[in-house]
Order: sequence, then C-alpha cells, then structure tokens
Amino acid sequence: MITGVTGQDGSFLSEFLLEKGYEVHGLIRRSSTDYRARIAHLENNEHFHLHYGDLGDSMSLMSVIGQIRPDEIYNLAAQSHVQVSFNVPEYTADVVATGVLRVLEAVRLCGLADTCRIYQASTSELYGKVEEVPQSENTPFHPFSPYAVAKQYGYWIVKEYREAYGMYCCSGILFNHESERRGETFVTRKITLAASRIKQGKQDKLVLGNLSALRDWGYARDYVECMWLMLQQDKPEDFVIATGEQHSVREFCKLAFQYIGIDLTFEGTGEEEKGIDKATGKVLIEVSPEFYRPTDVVNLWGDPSRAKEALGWNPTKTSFEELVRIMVEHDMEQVAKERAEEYIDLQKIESLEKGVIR
Ligand code: NAP
Ligand code: F7E
Repeated sequence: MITGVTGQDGSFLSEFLLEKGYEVHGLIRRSSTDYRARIAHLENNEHFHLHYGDLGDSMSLMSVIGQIRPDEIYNLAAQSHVQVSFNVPEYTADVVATGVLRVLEAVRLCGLADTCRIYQASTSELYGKVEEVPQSENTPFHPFSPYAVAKQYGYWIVKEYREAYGMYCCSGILFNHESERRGETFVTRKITLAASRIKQGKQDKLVLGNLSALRDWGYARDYVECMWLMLQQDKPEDFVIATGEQHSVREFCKLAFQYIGIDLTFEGTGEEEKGIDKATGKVLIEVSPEFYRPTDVVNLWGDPSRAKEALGWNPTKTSFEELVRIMVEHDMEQVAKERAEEYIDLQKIESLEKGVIR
C-alpha cells in the first residue's frame, strides 16, 4: 500500500513494485480536477488498485488498511512544500505529523503489528539549520520550518512504535530527489520548465529566491529502490539516502540553461544578482525576496555511506549532470506540445508558491 501514490515518488514506486510482481494499492484523495497524471499509465494494470482515503481521516485509513491487510506500507503522503508549510502550518502538522501516527495506529488496531512493514518518508529538512556538514544518521536535528518540525514528529513516532510494539517501521531520511515528474513549484522543475519556455519564446525571464542555497540532489527513480530495500532487511533501521554531492541553485540554473544552448553568467549579489545570457546580454534570471523563506535551509549535503554498505545501494547511479539533462529534455518536449490555453505561465506558478491565487 502506498499513501501519496499520485505524487512524484508514489508514481515511481508504483512502477518499481509492479515490476517486482507486487499487488499495489494506492490511497487517493477526492479532487474536483484531474490530478492523476503521474499514474494514468498504470490505471489499467490489473495489479494496481486505488482507494479513497486521507491522512487526516483515521476512519478511512482503518477501513482501507483493514480491507487490504498490506504486507508493506510506504507512507509517502504529505503536504510536502516547505514554503507552503509557512502558509498552512496547522494543516501541515495534521497531515505530516499526526498523519504518521494515524497510519501506525491503524496498522496496530487492525492486528497487523507483527506482519506489516512500514516505510516512513522522512527528510533531510530535519537537519535544517545544520549542525554538521555533511549530514549522517548521527547528525543532530535542527528542523527549520513548520514542515520540518512536523516531519520530526513523524520520525520520532515511528521510532516509538518500533521500540514500544516491536513493529517493523523505519524512516528514510531522504535528501532532495527530483525528476521530470517533480512538482512545478520546487526549484529544480521551476528552473527546467522556465529554461525550456525561455528557449521557445514562451517566457521572458525566471524569478527565483536564494540562489546560494545548497542541496544534495538525486534522481527520484533511483531513490524509490532504497525505500523498498529498507523494508527487506532483517531488522528495521533508519537510513540517510543521498548522493554525497552538493550543488547550489545557481549551479543548477547554469547547467539547465547550458543544456538548452544558453551560456549564463551571474553578476551582482543578493537581491541585485542577475543571470545574464553571455551571447545576447539579456537578463534571464532575477532574484525576488518574495521567494525567500522566513527560515531557509541552506547547506544540505548527505553522507550515504551506511546505505551503500548495508543496503548495497548505489547513490550515484544517475549523476547530477544526467538528472538535469533528463529534466531539461523532458521539459523541452513538454513545452513544445503546450498549446496557448494549456500554458501554465510563470506568474501562476509563482503566485501558487507564494500562497496567493491571482
Ligand atoms: P509530492 O509529489 O508532493 O506528493 C505528495 C503526495 O501526498 C501526493 O500524492 C498527495 O496527493 C499526497 N497527499 C497530500 N496530502 C494528503 C492527505 N491529507 N491524505 C492523503 N494523501 C495526501 O511529494 P514527493 O516529492 O513525491 O515526496 C514523497 C514524500 O517524501 C513526502 O512525504 C515528502 O514530504 C517526502 N520527501 C520528499 C523529498 C523530495 O525531495 N521529493 C525529500 C524528502 C522527503 P494529491 O495528489 O492528492 O495532492
Ligand atoms: O527548495 C531555494 C529554496 O522548494 C530548494 C521537498 O521535496 O526537499 C524539498 O524541499 C532550495 C531552498 O525544495 C527558489 O529557498 C531559491 O533553499 O526545491 P525546494 P526544499 O525546500 O529543499 C526536501 C528534502 C523535502 O523534504 C521537501 O518535501 O531552493 N529556492 N529560489 C527556491 N525554492 C523554490 N521552491 N522556488 C524558488 O523560486
């Protein structure tokens, strides 16, 4: 069973488990619009089943878990946008923190504590205002957003159920992982979509926040394998899942634009910094404090040594350069197909990020 099956990771994990011969059950929410694009290609598969439920609704979780009686649960559902968690902190806490408790308790109350293994989607955001670089399983947490504080509850309640009831439940402390299916308001996808639209004359410039933020970016398709590996061990343990490489938002921009044939140079600092097309002198990237966060996590860099050793996982199967290339190639094609009326312009994406619908 996968909660968050319609999300980036849920869709890749579904494909991965179906290929392994699993019967996959996904939890979906009712919506007035079509939000199942990422799993549309799986919906005719007879081994893929969808159930209505919500992490905010214990009864629906009890009902679905009691009916399916899953061997493995991957709890991926979350309000996963850090900036948005400042706009909807209470909702974020309910889904991201209490939601984890609801899943664990539903498993226990359905009598599955001894048979059902649970993976919890934890996050490098727990390290937040980092106390050590790079970060490993032993680095102290210092969550730095409502999202991260909620995820910290999830991390500890999983540990508590493991210790109190002997349940096989564990947290993957995953660093940022991206893909061509990444939500459009996360910085990497915002950049690859904008670069593609600028190249095709559908957008003039890209406005970002902190260009100096550093992240350890991996490829989501590679990371779902680790989630599965964590549930196949003799005993449940928490792992850092990362590439061990760090890059800035600025470097991501440079590489994405390079792949579409634009050589960028950056001039100025802070809010005055600009990304300029070397060939034409045109300003293509600007900075706006509207995308700054009340507290921003600026130095994430994971140490995946334990996952490599204990799980036999290869963190750099897809390199950073390859990841950016995959995303840019996908978005160049997607943007080329967009008709004017389908075109989600930059202003709309930006206003969504700021929590304002214009
Ligand atoms: P995502 O694309 O934002 O997907 C989130 C999923 O959660 C969607 O399927 C969404 O459903 C579902 N969801 C949200 N609220 C829900 C609720 N109340 N009840 C049931 N489902 C709900 O996230 P992702 O990037 O795939 O990430 C998967 C998980 O890993 C999340 O828990 C995230 O916090 C965590 N994580 C992600 C990263 C990363 O870099 N991607 C790193 C560390 C941890 P709708 O489609 O209906 O909105
Ligand atoms: O920001 C900076 C921003 O929103 C990355 C989630 O999957 O990974 C994700 O959270 C960095 C931040 O991801 C813009 O300030 C600059 O420092 O892509 P992001 P995130 O906040 O790291 C973690 C591991 C999760 O667990 C989360 O669920 O980029 N940044 N300019 C910007 N970020 C955005 N979104 N938009 C900008 O314009």
